[in-house]
Amino acid sequence: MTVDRILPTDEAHDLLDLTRELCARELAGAADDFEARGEFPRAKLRTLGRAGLLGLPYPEEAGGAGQPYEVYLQVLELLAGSWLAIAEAVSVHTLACYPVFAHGSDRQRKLLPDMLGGELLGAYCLSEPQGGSDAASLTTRATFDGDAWVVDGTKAWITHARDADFYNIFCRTGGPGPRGISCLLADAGTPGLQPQKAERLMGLRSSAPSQIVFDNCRIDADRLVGAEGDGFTIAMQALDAGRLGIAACAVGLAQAALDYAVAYAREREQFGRPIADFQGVGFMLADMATQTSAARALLLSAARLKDAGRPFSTEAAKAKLFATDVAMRVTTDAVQVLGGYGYVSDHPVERWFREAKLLQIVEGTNQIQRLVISRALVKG
Ligand code: COS
Repeated sequence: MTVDRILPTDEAHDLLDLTRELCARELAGAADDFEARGEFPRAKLRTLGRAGLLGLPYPEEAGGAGQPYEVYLQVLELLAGSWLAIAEAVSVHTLACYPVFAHGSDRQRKLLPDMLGGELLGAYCLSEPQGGSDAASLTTRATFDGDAWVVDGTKAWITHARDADFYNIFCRTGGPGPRGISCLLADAGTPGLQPQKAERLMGLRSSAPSQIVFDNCRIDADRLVGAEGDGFTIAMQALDAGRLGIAACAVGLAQAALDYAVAYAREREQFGRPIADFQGVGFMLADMATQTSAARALLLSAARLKDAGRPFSTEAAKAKLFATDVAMRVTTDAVQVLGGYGYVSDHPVERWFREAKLLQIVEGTNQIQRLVISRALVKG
C-alpha cells in the first residue's frame, strides 16, 4: 500500500524514491541470506554512504546531507521495511556521529566528512553488563596519567562493536553519578579495545551486538569529547534523537507487516472467499492500519519539534514507546493473519515479529520511556 506522505521539498521526494530504489536493488533480496549467516552487511552500508544516506540529518557544511529529521526518519522507515539491520545501523551510526558533531573540538570535527559520508562507521558505548537503564551508574573508568586517558572496564550490547571504525566511550572520569562521566573518542584497533564474540540474538542476527572489554586502553588526551564531566548530558542528548530513529524503524516494520498481511488476506481463500472478506480478519487489518498511521503521526510530530529547534525529548520518548509497541502488535497480528504460514520463514512476517521485540528494548526500554514521560509530567 502506498503511504500518502507530505514532504517539505521536491528533494525529499527524490530522496525517498532513491531509497525505494536502493531497497529494491540492494537490500530486499539480500536480507534473508545475511540474517541466516549472521554476517554484518558492511559493503551495503558503504553503498548507502556513497548514496548520501549515512549523514542525512547533519548540515552540508559538516559533510551531511542537510535534511530535516522528518525526512531522514521517513528514509529510515523505508529501509526498516526492507531490512531492519540496515535501518538500525544507519540510526546507530547517526547517533554515534552526534557527540563529535555537537561537542567535538575543531580537530575532532575534521573527522566529520568521513563519518557523515559513511567511510567511517560509528559505535556508541554506553551500556554495561550490570546496567543499561541506570546509565548514570556506569563503572568503566578512565584515568588520566598525565599523557593519555587509560580506560578499563566492559561495555555491553554494543552495535557495530566488531565492525566500527570509531567508538564513543562513556566512562567515569570523576566521582559517582551523572556528573562524573565523560565521553572519549577511540579508533578501531586501539590497543586494549577488545570487541568480544557476537551475541546470539532472537532477531537482527546480521547486526548482532557484542561486549567490548577495555584493558589498559590508552586514548590520547585530545580525544576527550566536550569537557570532562559532560559525558552523561552528551549521551542523553544523542539518545533523544536516537530514539526517534528507533521509532522510525518500528513504523517501517509495522507498515511492511501490514502491507504483507493485506496482500495475503486478499489472495488467500477459505470457505470460498478471500479471508479479507471475513470481518474477523478485516477488522484486524483495520486496527493494524490505524495503529501504524498513528505511530507515524506521533513520530513525525516529534520530528517536526526537533526540526523547529524546540525541546523534543519527551515527545521522542512517547514516539519510541508507542511506535515500538505498535510494531510488536502489528507484526504479531500479521503472523496471525497468515496462520501457520506466518510462523515459517518462507514468509518475512516471522522475522519482522522477532525484530519488533528488540525495538521495545533498545535505546531505553519502553519502561524507561514511560519514566522519562512521567517525570516530565510531574515536573510540569
Ligand atoms: N538531555 C540533556 N540532559 C539530560 C537529559 C536529556 N535528555 N536527561 C537527563 N539529563 C541531565 C539532567 O538534566 C541532569 O543534569 P543535572 O545533573 O545538571 O541536573 C542529569 O542529566 C541527570 O539526569 P537524571 O537525574 O534524570 O538522571 P537519572 O540517573 O535519573 O537517569 C534516565 C535518567 C533513566 C532517563 C537515563 O539514565 C536513561 O535514559 N536511561 C536509559 C539509558 C538507555 O537508553 N540505554 C540504552 C543504551 S543505548 S542502546
